[in-house]
Amino acid sequence: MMVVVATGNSGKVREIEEALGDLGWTLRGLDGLPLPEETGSTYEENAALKACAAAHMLNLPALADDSGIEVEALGGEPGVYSARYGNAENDTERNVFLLERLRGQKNRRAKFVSVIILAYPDGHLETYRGELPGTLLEGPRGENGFGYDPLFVPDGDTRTLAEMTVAEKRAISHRGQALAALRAAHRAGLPE
Ligand code: ITT
Repeated sequence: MMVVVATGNSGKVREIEEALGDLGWTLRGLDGLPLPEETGSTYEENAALKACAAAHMLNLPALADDSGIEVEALGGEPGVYSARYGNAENDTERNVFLLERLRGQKNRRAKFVSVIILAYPDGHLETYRGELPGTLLEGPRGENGFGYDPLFVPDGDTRTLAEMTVAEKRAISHRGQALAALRAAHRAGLPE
């Protein structure tokens, strides 16, 4: 089946393509079509907004991810607002902003959350979710990944997500978990 990957974030595209490569789906992008404004207050609402808009515009099943990082010492901020945090222009500036907010803070606990929704043109929705707990460093480490990856060390590891390959990140990450659940639901009949 042809499925639209409804995101403007190239880091997400890489992770989604890598995870779903063996499903036999043809994945395509938005070809410049705009995504709606994220007016929801939950990951589920925003993922549904993006996936439904793309499914409707292109008359194809469409998959969207809404995700964020929730920082314990900041009462769960920035959460669903992670992409716009601090009105920063890019990932590097956003990381600097977050580090400033946490300066002198001993509690560095945080978790990533990802909600993936596959929407069909008839309005049917499938929802998958994953979470990854860890701690935030006081400076960035690593060149891979995107977003807050260079600051985040997942529980059970000593590397940041930006020091991992796409496959290593997928094996543990919030998005990897959501995509694994989607894969499991659609893998019937395919070899392990
Ligand atoms: P689309 O809406 O076009 O998919 P976006 O980047 O705007 O792209 P979100 O609204 O879901 O997506 O924002 C998620 C933000 O949370 C993202 O921009 C990163 O700053 C952060 N984030 C989410 N998952 C992440 C991950 O795996 N690693 C690092 N940062 C992540």
